[in-house]
Amino acid sequence: MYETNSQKERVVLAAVCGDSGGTESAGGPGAGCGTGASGGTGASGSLDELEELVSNSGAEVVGRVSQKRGAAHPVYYLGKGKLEETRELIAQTGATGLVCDDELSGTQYKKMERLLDTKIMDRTMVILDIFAKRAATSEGKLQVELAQLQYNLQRLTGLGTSLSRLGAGIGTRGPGEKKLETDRRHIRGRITELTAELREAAGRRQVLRARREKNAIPIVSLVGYTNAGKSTLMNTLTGAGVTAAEALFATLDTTTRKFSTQSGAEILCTDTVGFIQKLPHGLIKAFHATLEELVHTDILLHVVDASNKERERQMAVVYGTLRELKCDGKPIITVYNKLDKNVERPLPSDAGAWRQVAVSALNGDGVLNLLDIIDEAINGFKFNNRLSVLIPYGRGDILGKLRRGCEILKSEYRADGVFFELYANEEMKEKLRQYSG
Ligand SMILES: Nc1nc2c(ncn2[C@@H]2O[C@H](COP(=O)(O)OP(=O)(O)OP(=O)(O)O)[C@@H](O)[C@H]2O)c(=O)[nH]1
Ligand SMILES: [Mg+2]
Repeated sequence: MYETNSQKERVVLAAVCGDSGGTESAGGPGAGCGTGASGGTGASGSLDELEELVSNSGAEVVGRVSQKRGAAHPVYYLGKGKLEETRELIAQTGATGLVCDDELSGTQYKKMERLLDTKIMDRTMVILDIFAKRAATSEGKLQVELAQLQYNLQRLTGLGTSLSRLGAGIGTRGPGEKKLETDRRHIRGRITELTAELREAAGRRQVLRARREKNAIPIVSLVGYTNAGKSTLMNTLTGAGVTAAEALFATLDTTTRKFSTQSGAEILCTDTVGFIQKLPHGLIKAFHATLEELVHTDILLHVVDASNKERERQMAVVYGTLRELKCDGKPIITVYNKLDKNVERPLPSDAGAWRQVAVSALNGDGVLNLLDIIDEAINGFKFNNRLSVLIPYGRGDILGKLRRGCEILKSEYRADGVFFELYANEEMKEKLRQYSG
């Protein structure tokens, strides 16, 4: 929980939406933007989510404003009339700040702050704040600091007075806080340092991955919207004991554990950070090394909270993020989770999925089905990854890698090299491509 002068921050939320707008104070009549169509940009769903984000960061929401506009006002975010309403709402509720549902430009910050005379925050700042609160490992902390600095640097022109205002509360937590007063040059220098440190960490990760590849065990990664139940499913599948909590972004660091399917196939399962709509681009960049694990995955398990009324919009966000990470070409098993809760039927039909299954990660219902599907996927994976290669005798390095990294079905010494029939994972397949016949 975060406190300003031993008191919780009290904030008003503001969003721009495509449908009818409104104003409401906490507990008052709901007059916000209408519910968005699935996969759309409805501000009501988005504001509900922003409220959750703000609560996760420890502040209290005391009111909401939303405005129907084609796009945010380039200078004031909201239109002038709506800003006046907002100022009144802030006075009426005794709010200590305003949180906008989109990332603001430096100019928007400065102008809004001057006009409303309160601390101005945006969605990105809140997400970065939660990440700063959750970061546990040194790599996680470096990644968050990098994202915070990049965000601050971008905004430095507008932050002139806001910086002095950011005495405490959202946006001041984490390693980034001590840098807030420093100048651009200092921030750039620190960004260079952090980038180098993260590169080193990525190198260490690469070594770990290479060790894992030796065993050619297929890798299954859990992806999905934050709070969908990825870590809970990871625990059910592998008994890993990773943190699962009713909190946004409970997981920041990637964890990998081994488990076996019913046919006895061994599989590595990776749990990673959850996605959210409008996930700051800088954050994706900063978490690149962590998210890179997904690129080396053979099969994706897309975990969906089927009990969430926004489930289809959340699925669309996950697909968008996978595209951004260049992982959308992988086979996807869509796992509709939380079936023990009140779930609207029928379940959506996911055209992007190779298979769909419904489970409760919490009580284990449907998990045996999921294991069968994973088994089938692994067999398909083996089928698709069955290669015939001829390695010339001069390439002892490749022969070594192949013997350590592939499941060999057949080998034969021939005049021009050693011939193999084997199963290779994605990584080895790439390395062997030029030798396959
Ligand atoms: N009722 C019910 N709750 C579940 C189920 N699976 C997960 N949960 C709950 O949902 C919340 C989020 O679960 P997590 O496993 O932490 O979700 P996550 O996808 O890892 O979330 P992040 O790490 O924040 O991205 C926790 O309170 C879980 O107990 C389920 O099948 N049924
Ligand atoms: Mg998690």
